[in-house]
Amino acid sequence: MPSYKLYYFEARGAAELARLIMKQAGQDFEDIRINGVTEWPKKKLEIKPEMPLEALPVLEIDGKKFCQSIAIVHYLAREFGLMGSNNMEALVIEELLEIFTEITIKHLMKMYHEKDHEKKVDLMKTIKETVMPRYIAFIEERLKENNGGKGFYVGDKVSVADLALYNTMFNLKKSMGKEGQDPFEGSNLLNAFYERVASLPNIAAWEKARPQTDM
Ligand SMILES: N[C@@H](CCC(=O)N[C@@H](CS)C(=O)NCC(=O)O)C(=O)O
Repeated sequence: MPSYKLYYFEARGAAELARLIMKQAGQDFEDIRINGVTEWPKKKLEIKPEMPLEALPVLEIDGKKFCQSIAIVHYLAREFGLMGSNNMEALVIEELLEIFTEITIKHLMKMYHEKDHEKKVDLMKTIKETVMPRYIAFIEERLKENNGGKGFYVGDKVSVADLALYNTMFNLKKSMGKEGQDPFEGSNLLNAFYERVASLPNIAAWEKARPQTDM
């Protein structure tokens, strides 16, 4: 079994899906969290220049470092059997992974980084009323195509698509919940799905144990 070290900042951010995959798989890894203000820019600590492309997340496998969050997620998902059992299941999973990345980069991060409170609340309103309904309709449909939406996205067991939706829902619910907003409030199907993933024993244990961070 290889040894894994995951380097990221003190956040869920672009590393949390990799952490969720390894937690769900029961794979030990070193969860190295670097303070972005006091540690990262200090070249004398030799953290930043040691990382490929001087950015995080980085996954170190048996001493070799790899970058790019999406490549890391796909590698780990294949490694731990979370990428479906055939090419069509992998297509459904990868389609969903891209959707969750799109929601995160184009909308969640934009809203999260907005400093002006009024503008931030306006962006939340747009996410809830304009952006998410279109995505929710699609991701509900895909969920219903397998076991009538009562299980997971493909087959009979959890895949990386399920972990990614859980992660995206967690992030949106947490950051918008501060203003009393929940873009998923009208979707019983997705809220039941969220509880199903959150109560998987390894995921529930991680949600309890992981450091509480803003993002
Ligand atoms: N495409 C890369 C982006 C990596 C990236 O820009 N990471 C940010 C944090 S999410 C970073 O390391 N910022 C600090 C810096 O660039 O010095 C990925 O998905 O891994």
